[in-house]
Amino acid sequence: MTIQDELQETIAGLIDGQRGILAADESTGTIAKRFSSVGVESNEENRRNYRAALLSSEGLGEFVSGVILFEETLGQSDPTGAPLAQVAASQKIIPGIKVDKGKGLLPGGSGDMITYGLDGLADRLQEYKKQGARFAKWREVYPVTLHNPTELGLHANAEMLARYAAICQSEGVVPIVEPEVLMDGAHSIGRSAEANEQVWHSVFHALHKHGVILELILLKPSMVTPGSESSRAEPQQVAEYTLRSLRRTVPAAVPSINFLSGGQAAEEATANLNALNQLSGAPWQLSFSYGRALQQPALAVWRGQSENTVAAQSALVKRAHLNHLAMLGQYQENLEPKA
Ligand code: 5MM
Repeated sequence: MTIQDELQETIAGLIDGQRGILAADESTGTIAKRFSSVGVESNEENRRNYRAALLSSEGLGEFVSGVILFEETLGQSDPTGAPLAQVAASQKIIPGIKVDKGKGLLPGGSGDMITYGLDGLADRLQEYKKQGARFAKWREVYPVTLHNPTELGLHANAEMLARYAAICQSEGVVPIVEPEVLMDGAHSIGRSAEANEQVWHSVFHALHKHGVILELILLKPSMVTPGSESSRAEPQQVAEYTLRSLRRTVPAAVPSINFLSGGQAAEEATANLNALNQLSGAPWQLSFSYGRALQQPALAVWRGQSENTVAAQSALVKRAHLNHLAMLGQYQENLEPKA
């Protein structure tokens, strides 16, 4: 099989018009915050038990085609000794891996950020493939202020995403390209649209320069929403702004756009995805790659107690099902579980 065939096979397994991606790739610091919100200590055993429970949720594979894992999880096994990547694969969920090494301030970037981790990436990808990973994910993070993102930040972050994507494709690993424009702040939805358009435009320019094959990537962007300190926008408005900005900047060759949830409530992320899919005519599949918006209800039920595992798994599958319906534009608020 050629590398191109290998990439195509992974893309075909991830994109079927019905399913999305579960982001379970929280780094050690982030999962500690998530656990502490429900009173659970973040140690290796708890992280393994939690993620093993997520991946073995009965029926999850009907609504989820891929899972993004953190490096630690890729090396872990469930209590029966089955590697967690295999647990996912046995439900027809393709294992993927977060390969960036976190972020910091971009020197000279006036508050812009930059992500680390390109050194040795090709070697790491070869190891991850041996452990079962078929796709990868890299996130660049863009704060929005009156001055950010700057020209320097746009350029530097786009170069990182493009170099990462080119390395992944040369190793036969499908890259998810994740430029996250943060919701933090009091900016308007119009300002969010402007920032996202600048980001997407610069990212696709860099992907083109680096020879990345657009048919063999997935884009994981933010939705265009007002800042979290502004008043909320209705799903219809989010969908209109998001689609308009995507159409202006994202080539139709990209097969799927899998949104991040970025701090939206679970119901909100589902309603917004539904509105996006109800506005017909997009050239890309519009799907999800949610972390918090899929996991939060399950985590709140689990609370580190093994007797809550089955209920937590049901909460996860319920959210995944509702987001599957949102992909079809068939979600309705009255399908939400009663409080
Ligand atoms: C933006 O975060 C990604 C999507 O999750 P949400 O739907 O919750 O926004 C997520 O995949 C993120 O990249 C990982 O959790 C890793 O984050 P950290 O901050 O730990 O690198």
